[in-house]
Amino acid sequence: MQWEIIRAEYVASAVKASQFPEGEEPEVAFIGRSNVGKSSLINSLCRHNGLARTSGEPGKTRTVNFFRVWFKREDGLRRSLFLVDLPGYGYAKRSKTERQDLLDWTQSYFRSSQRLRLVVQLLDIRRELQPLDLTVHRWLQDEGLTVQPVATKIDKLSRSAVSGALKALRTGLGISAETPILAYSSLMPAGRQELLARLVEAVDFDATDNI
Ligand SMILES: Nc1nc2c(ncn2[C@@H]2O[C@H](COP(=O)(O)OP(=O)(O)OP(=O)(O)O)[C@@H](O)[C@H]2O)c(=O)[nH]1
Ligand SMILES: [Mg+2]
Repeated sequence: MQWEIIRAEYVASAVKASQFPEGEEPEVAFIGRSNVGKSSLINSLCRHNGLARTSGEPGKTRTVNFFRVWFKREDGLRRSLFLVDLPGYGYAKRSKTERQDLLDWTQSYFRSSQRLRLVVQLLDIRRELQPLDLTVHRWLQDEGLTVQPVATKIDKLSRSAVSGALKALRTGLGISAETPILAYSSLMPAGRQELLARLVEAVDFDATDNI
């Protein structure tokens, strides 16, 4: 049965674990290079412009931001989860210390979150896989987390270029055809239903009763 998002609200921004919001809801986090489109994707997924702050300048998101999102199934069943917008990695204009601090903090978020069910790793469809993307991908897997790669900004390329780029990203990440990389555009929009279905599958709403 189909699920749809019916409401989304900003809950909290955290710079330390004690500021994480309370709640039993499962959590889905979004990670990727600065400017890859994490905050825009959250807004388009929730159909709520301005929910997460976006910017043409990289390095906009500096805190771990929590959004509570309510889902409704065709038969009326409701469930909620947290979407978590993280600071981007790899922004060269930050000082080395600030980059390291953000990285340490992001790593400590991944290690301390008990509710995390899925990490969506965003990759820019126009760019070759960067060494840092691969490092982050492997680190998350080594931590035992489930990672779903999503290629963003597909509106910038032709259809055939998109499928070639998806193949190259899959090869670069070393993943099999059974784990498809989802293709997304916050502008078109495209890929929204597929990503929603992936989230619902990962959080397993049937096993929770949080409303
Ligand atoms: N063409 C196109 N542009 C996009 C898309 N998604 C985001 N953008 C643009 O990319 C820029 C960065 O978007 P953000 O959503 O702020 O990126 P972010 O990953 O949250 O960036 P940081 O918070 O700095 O890490 C903005 O100018 C967006 O308008 C997309 O699907 N297509
Ligand atoms: Mg952002």
